[in-house]
Amino acid sequence: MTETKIAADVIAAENDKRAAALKDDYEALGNQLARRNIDIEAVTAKVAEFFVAVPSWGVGTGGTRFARFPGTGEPRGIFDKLDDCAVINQLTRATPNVSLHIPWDKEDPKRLKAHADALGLGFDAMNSNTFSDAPGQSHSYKYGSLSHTDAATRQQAVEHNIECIEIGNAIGSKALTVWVGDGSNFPGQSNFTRSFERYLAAMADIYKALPDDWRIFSEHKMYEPAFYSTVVQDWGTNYLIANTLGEKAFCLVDLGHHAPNTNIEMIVARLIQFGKLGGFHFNDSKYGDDDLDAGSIEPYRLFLVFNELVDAEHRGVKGFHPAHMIDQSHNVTDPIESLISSANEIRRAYAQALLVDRAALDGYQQDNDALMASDMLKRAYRTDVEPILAQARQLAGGAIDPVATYRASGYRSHVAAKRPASVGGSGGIV
Ligand SMILES: [Mn+2]
Repeated sequence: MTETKIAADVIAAENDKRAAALKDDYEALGNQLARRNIDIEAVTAKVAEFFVAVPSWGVGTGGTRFARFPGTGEPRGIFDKLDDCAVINQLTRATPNVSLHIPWDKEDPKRLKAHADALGLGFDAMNSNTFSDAPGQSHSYKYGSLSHTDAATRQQAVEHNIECIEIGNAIGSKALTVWVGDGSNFPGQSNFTRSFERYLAAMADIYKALPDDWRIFSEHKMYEPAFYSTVVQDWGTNYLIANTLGEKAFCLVDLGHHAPNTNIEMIVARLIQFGKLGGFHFNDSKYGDDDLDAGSIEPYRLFLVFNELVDAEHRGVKGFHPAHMIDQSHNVTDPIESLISSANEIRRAYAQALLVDRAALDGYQQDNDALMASDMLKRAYRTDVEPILAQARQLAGGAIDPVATYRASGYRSHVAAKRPASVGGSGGIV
């Protein structure tokens, strides 16, 4: 029996208030889609099976390099974090898995697994951390980790990643995400070639420790914390890594880790074409790696990314199963509300992409009818799919309006009474 964090009668009472309107809206949308030869039930069923993992670090309040302003009732550790993740899943029914970060979430794997099992949660990719120093570690990562000039520092970073695999293996994870902050702040500070050679050799050592049914995701990022050069700076370098390491190695695309105006959906298409798309860190950005809520700044771009994913699904691309994860920093909102909203925005982009008439689009592309091809995408994007999202949540036992239901439940003030206010702490942005 799954332990629930929000009382079932609260969800039922909130859903009762909205059920009649949802029925009307769902019927109206169903009629509209039927005229376009789309079966709304088939779309709803697909949406209900689309899941995105929540990052453990996302349920704490984030921060910037200037300051962090803690929220009330913040999780005190990984067990509180899992409780908060369970709330998000209970209301959205879209986030059954949590992505852990080691060492921040380091605990006895048996206790982690038991706590998650009780809440009906599983674990997505593990995340290692060699971009900051853990208390008591022998060698500092100030000048890099997997690409460090010092062999002992590299070895320490390799061993940390292997430990992440071991913890992940004990709790049912099947992937490791590696993001390093390695890079340089001054031209000449590091040798581009030598540092990438050292990185590749260290990653090969980690790769050797991967169980057969695991995948390793390398995550690129253009800049920050290094401000002149980054060892794994773009998707080209990322592709070289995945290709060099082997068939269990894939590229992870964090939507905020590109130069402004980069055509991310095209990168996604290329990685799919060459079998190296591992997964996503969903978020949104305006200027850099802002880690804003998914769909909050450029929802059309999110849709265009999903258009590529649905296209691949539609074509039946072999071995296509990207990991969907959220990676955000919530500085001014209740993190639970942001993650609920983001999971919905990600599902919204997926639902809209499912509405694209792919045969018609193909025809317009073939005929070089640019205007109508573009209109095929816009027609799908303009469709208000909220009734589909709400119906999928309701049928799975979630909330028709998850944020309103969360607020009605009083969960935050309830946990605030048990969780003392925290001070300071890192933003946990990766
Ligand atoms: Mn990320």
